[in-house]
Amino acid sequence: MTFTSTHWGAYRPVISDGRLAAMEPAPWDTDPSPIGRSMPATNHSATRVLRPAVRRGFLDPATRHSSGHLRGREPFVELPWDEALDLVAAELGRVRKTYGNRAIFGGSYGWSSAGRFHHAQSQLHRFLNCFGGYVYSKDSYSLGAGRVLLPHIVDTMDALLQHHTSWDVLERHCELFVSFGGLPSRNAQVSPGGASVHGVRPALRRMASAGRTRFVNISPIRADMADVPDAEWLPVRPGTDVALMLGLAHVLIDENLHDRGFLASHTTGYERVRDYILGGADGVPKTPEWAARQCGINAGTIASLARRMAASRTVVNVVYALQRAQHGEQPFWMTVTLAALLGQVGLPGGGFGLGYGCMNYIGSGQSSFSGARLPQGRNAVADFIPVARIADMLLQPGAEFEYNGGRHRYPDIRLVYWAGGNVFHHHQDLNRTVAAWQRPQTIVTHEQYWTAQARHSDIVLPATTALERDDIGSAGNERHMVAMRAAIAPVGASRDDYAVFAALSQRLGFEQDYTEGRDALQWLRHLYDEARPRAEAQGIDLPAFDSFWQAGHFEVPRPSRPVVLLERFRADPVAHPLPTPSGRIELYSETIAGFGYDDCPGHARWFAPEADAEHPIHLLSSQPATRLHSQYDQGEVSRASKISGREPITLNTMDAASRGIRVGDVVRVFNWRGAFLAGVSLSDGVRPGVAQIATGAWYDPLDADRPGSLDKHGNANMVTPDIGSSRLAQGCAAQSTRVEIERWTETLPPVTAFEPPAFAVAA
Ligand SMILES: Nc1nc2c(c(=O)[nH]1)N[C@H]1C(S)=C(S)[C@@H](COP(=O)(O)OP(=O)(O)OC[C@H]3O[C@@H](n4cnc5c(=O)[nH]c(N)nc54)[C@H](O)[C@@H]3O)O[C@H]1N2
Ligand SMILES: Nc1nc2c(c(=O)[nH]1)N[C@H]1C(S)=C(S)[C@@H](COP(=O)(O)OP(=O)(O)OC[C@H]3O[C@@H](n4cnc5c(=O)[nH]c(N)nc54)[C@H](O)[C@@H]3O)O[C@H]1N2
Ligand SMILES: [Mo]
Repeated sequence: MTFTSTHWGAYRPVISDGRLAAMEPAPWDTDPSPIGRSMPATNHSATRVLRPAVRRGFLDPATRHSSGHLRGREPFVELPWDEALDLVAAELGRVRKTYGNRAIFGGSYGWSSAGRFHHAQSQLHRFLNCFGGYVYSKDSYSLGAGRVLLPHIVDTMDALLQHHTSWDVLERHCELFVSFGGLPSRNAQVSPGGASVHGVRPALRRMASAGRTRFVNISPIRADMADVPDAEWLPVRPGTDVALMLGLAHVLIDENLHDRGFLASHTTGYERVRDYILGGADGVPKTPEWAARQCGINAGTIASLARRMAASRTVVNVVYALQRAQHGEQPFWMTVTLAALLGQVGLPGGGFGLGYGCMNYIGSGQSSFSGARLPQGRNAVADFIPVARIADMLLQPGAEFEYNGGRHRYPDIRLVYWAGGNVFHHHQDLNRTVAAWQRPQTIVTHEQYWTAQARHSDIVLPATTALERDDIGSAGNERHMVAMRAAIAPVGASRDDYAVFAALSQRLGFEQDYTEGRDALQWLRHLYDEARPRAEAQGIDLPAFDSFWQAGHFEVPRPSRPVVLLERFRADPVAHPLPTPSGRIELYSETIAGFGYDDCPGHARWFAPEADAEHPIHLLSSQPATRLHSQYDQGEVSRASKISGREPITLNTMDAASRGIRVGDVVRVFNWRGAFLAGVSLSDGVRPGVAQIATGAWYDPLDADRPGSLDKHGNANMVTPDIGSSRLAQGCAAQSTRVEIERWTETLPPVTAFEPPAFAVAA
């Protein structure tokens, strides 16, 4: 049987007349995602990139490298593949010869598709490594602050996420689940590489009906725990969770409810943190009353929650969103600190969670074994950026930046190569991004669809979708590996990213290095065979490739032991130390303190969010329920959610009333960075002074010729700040956004984001 895997689940494609007619959820998935419904019509729609296309001004050698300011504004000229490939190869060769490999940016952040061989970013990295290297990017938009901080204080984020205590253990042992940011199960639709059995919502529903576990949703948004109907809701002010956690910690210490034994044997730096919490260090005791003034939650509620946490088997969970903010390191560090005070780390149903609810795989209880992966080779270029500093890099070549204890300089980029991501989705402050994007001489993008990323490129090469090529779907901590057999022929003249890079490597003289003489199917067999010993090391017996391919999927057996995070470390911290300098949980880190950062000192600390009286609404730009980021925004599931064609924004009823805004209105959301239109939804389940919109509405400027123009469709990154979380991690800080909102009274401009760009014939 033929299956395919997407990040949001496994499906059986139904084909009719050579076209994708439907996506039937895989039979093993008891809670499938609706996002698959968007795929059939979209796969064959007018938003597909059908043929190689070059921006008109770029085609003309006279204006080729002097017309970057026209990106996104000029028509494209379609070219035969050979001519387009010749042009890309020539540009790569020219830039390497003139400026060296350090002038090529190949970071190419993005989620791409689920298949592991045709993973566009991995293919690009392998290709550029064979070409002599490229400037790369570190960390992720998802977890910028977390990925840099956690290795200093506990372990790498990957190691921790792969071993989160499983939901079935929580079901049996957890009495109190306190979650900062809730458990929005819409986000657990996905896993990078392909969710298979969607387990989070069923687990939450079982726990809710069993009644053993109490849930506390600490979030500005009540619906963040919609699957637990009687969850307690503490509508915290956004960006102030650390104050609330400090208030809880103060009660634990003050009332002697903290676990001194655990703190002494398993942590380091407790005395300094205690001093800070009690006020010895700065004269400000972090009492519940103090916390209440910052976070908007009543002091009595904070004190009683602390006592309940100490008296119960308690998990303290935090979602990723809290660290995608200015000082985003602090909520993660303080979560670990709070869990250490409670002393339940390593116990079944206790300790901390750093992302329950964010992805399906977290807490799945499956082994972290990941199947096929494409070797990317060695990068000869050492220059890098923290991933979310891309606009800084393009705008300020040569400028110095700090990162994780080091000082570095931004390289001078002449050529940008992207495959499998969308900068105009993921990056903050799009008006600034548009300006930065004009700087390079050449921008090449492989895309399936005419996204803003494609529209703002010089050369666009059409990529196949996963349904049009053979691949292997496999994600760590997921139950199924999927044999993704091609279901339909490539749409238009699209080609696999692999085929494109193979053709380029042939032109550039390193075809053998890149392809190793294999075609795609030979690669699949090779990567699968390479994965078999890795699987065996974890007690997983992978069948021979042919039987896997024939069967269509392989069910990864569940480990026999239940998974409990940091169980061995708890049992014996001397025999099983953590990979931190002290081998323990570092409540105070000498290393970080030694960096001397005032915005990220040696222990978890409170930083008040910046005030902005003119823009009193805190805007949360969260993950969409109806799509993956910007992927399939043009599909029916996403479109059905729009209001007058715009992305819905949810406001508190009173905030709307005081502004004369009614449900269904279109509003202008703005600050000094930019503005966008959105369709209004109202709720009492949103804290006053807060608004929430999903990310991923395709960027759709009202007038591309006017800098600072309005986005007509609802792209939140028009207004988000392009700043690093701190000098430590430089992570994405999108959640630190303040706006004002007013009714849109002018004529509604049509949404044009899903129409293909203008095409011209070559002069
Ligand atoms: N304001 C705000 N901004 C945010 C966030 C936020 O919370 N708030 N969240 C951030 C986070 S956590 C993330 S992870 C990022 C996500 O940002 P991205 O990962 O860049 O977003 P996607 O929309 O998934 O972009 C993937 C692109 O790859 C294309 N693609 C898919 N498969 C293939 C393929 O096989 N080949 C090629 N060539 N292309 C392919 C798709 O068509 C799509 O355009 O956004 C970040 N941005
Ligand atoms: N359907 C779907 N699922 C996805 C994705 C998708 O695009 N679509 N993207 C995936 C990716 S790449 C990632 S990284 C994860 C991200 O997972 P998260 O980062 O956890 O996702 P968000 O939706 O941004 O945030 C979750 C909730 O945090 C709350 N929140 C925001 N700021 C604060 C705050 O200051 N305090 C408190 N207490 N709560 C706050 C918001 O109300 C929001 O609903 O999601 C993944 N899951
Ligand atoms: Mo992410």
